Amino acid sequence: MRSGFVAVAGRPNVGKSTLVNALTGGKVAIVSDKPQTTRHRIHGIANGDDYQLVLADLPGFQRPLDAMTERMQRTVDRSFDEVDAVLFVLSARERIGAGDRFIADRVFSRGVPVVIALNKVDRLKPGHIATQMATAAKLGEFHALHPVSAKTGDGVEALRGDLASLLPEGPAYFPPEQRTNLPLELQIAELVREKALQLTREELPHAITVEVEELTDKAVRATIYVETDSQKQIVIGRGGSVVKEIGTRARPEIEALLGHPVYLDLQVKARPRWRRDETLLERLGI
Ligand SMILES: Nc1nc2c(ncn2[C@@H]2O[C@H](COP(=O)(O)OP(=O)(O)OP(=O)(O)O)[C@@H](O)[C@H]2O)c(=O)[nH]1
Ligand SMILES: [Mg+2]
Repeated sequence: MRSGFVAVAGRPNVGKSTLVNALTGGKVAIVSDKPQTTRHRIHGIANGDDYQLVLADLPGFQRPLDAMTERMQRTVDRSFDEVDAVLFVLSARERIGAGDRFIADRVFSRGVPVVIALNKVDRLKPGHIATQMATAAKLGEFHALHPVSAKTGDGVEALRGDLASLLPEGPAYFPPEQRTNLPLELQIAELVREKALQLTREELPHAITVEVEELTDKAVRATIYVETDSQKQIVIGRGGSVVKEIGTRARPEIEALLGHPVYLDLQVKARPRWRRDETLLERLGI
């Protein structure tokens, strides 16, 4: 039996969470087309016949702007201690450049094997993929380089096998039915936030956080926090249409997670400067 931890590094929006979901075969992390979607370290657990691979999905590397992004970057920095390997994710759809090299400087100096996943190769021309692979290969002394599509699943099995082979011998750390380390309340809050991200644009997604206040057999009560009253009006929508749509999209996934029907009650509140409020950030687990 092999078991161990692999940290997932990369710029925001390159598809780290989508790839973690693909590798674990379930939805452990929410995904969106907005950068800075992931705010926590989320363990996604992939079990094989003779291995348990624990992936630590992380926020993208970023320059901190406020207390929240500072805490997120601290989570990233801390997460490279005591891992057995690093999975460095790049997007084949973007220029591999300074941002990736900045991360490369940090991941290749840890003394653990680095596996590069060149993600989003779906619908790209082979010549373009080859050029991007050649550029990626110059980032550092990698153990393996895998072109993959987290979206279609192309190359994901080979990548999983390669990561598993890097794990040391050891016992399973989690029971086989467990997919993630996030508490249930946080998983639910994240699902609500994912739907809110789908329905908002520009600066608003960054101003949203969700807290589950009550979770019983029958009901989930959660608050969507934004920073200003005008943001609150947008998230509520005309006649409550937007918040209603968030609920409509989130409820089936929450029910699937809990395994039974629930009543979902969503409130929207303005809480000025919550991203700088250390007490609230602590409570949100960020
Ligand atoms: N075409 C394509 N799109 C992808 C692929 N993987 C992810 N995406 C899209 O890329 C966007 C970002 O995906 P995420 O998984 O949220 O990216 P992330 O790196 O976790 O982003 P942060 O958490 O913000 O750092 C989403 O719109 C995904 O649907 C892929 O293999 N192909
Ligand atoms: Mg993410």
